[in-house]
Amino acid sequence: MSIGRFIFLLALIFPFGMFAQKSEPISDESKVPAYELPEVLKTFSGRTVKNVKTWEKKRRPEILSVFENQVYGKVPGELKISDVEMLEQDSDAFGGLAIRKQLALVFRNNGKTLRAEVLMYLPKSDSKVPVFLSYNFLGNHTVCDDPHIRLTESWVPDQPAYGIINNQVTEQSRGVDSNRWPIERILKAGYGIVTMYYGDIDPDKNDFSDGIHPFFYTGNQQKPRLNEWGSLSAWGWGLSRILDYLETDPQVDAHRVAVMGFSRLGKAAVWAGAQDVRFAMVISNESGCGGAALSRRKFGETLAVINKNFPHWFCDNFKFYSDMESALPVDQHMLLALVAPRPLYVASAEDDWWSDPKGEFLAAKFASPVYNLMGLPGLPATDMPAVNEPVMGTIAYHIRSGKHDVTDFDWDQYLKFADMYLKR
Ligand code: GTR
Repeated sequence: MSIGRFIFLLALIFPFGMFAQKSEPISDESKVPAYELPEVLKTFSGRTVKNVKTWEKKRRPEILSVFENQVYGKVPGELKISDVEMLEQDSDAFGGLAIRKQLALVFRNNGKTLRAEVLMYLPKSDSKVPVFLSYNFLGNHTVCDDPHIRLTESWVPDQPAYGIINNQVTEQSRGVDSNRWPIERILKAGYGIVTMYYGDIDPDKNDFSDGIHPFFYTGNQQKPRLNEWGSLSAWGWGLSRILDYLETDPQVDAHRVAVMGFSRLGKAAVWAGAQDVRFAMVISNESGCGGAALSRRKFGETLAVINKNFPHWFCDNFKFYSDMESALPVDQHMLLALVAPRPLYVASAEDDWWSDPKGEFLAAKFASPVYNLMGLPGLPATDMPAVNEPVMGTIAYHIRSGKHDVTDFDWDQYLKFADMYLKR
């Protein structure tokens, strides 16, 4: 019997959380429970992985399968982009520095149509450019105050302070997130930036009648099955579809795409990067629980808390593990290991205890044996580095001062890391 099936049967026999020990979120390191991490280089049947071939053929697929069936949920089928609609182009954006493109990826199935809008700025160049691909939280028009960016017509969570009311954006929200998007610097460093509002793929609410999920329903299915995709998996799927488009864009080098994400969008970016090996680099900016942080530490946000507050993010099977972390055959270091041999950056912030910086560091550290097996340095640190002192091997890590955010310091490191691996 497969592990997934065994756990599923267990969940049927014992109701969710029967053994659960309910507790307050831990913010004190001395209260972290004793735990044992599954070894990344030992198969579920107990065999030690001694070479890259066994990793590729056996261990990687079995780990990926647990994340698919027990954590994020499987994408139930294939759906290609039906059409690309070029909405707007300007070869003189950013005072002549860049090309701006806005286009819609159109998906059709089950009598439905979904349009997801991409905004890109590319530095002017005679050759194809490397890019950072990252979702935004509130609409493409919030990443920069460029008045030519189309206002999203999608459902957006209300933010009265930004004039986002009744789930519709207004001019008032233009550029409100620009601090997290130093576009001019990125362009000047020779990289393009590609973004989409994540809600274009699936609005972030516990509702499976909207977004991309219904495009895959069969018969009178109303929601994904127990092991089928939640919203994070849908967002991850969307990142891969943007990459499908980038492969056709004559100005982008699709072999040099860094997928990056902050917070919940960091979880989606890591999941996308773990599955889709076409992404050349993966950057987790404070992705926390269900992203780069180890679940078994139960520090900050826990599985019980995330499943309760965001029941739509993961697959339904994942709810079984609320306060049952040790029953999970994987932990998040194994998700990070799926990125190997590609460069991976894990970033934390000192005041962001909710995302468990130490748990993020340890996950990066315990993903390293897979890189080492491949003859690569992995994370060149055994202890957590000091605040604002990044370490960079094939895995990089930093904890910077400050709160949960994306700052210039973070981008300084990502650009440096990209220069190490994505520059020609
Ligand atoms: C929090 C959530 C985190 C993180 C964050 C965000 O409320 O607990 O897991 O995803 O939201 O995305 O901003």
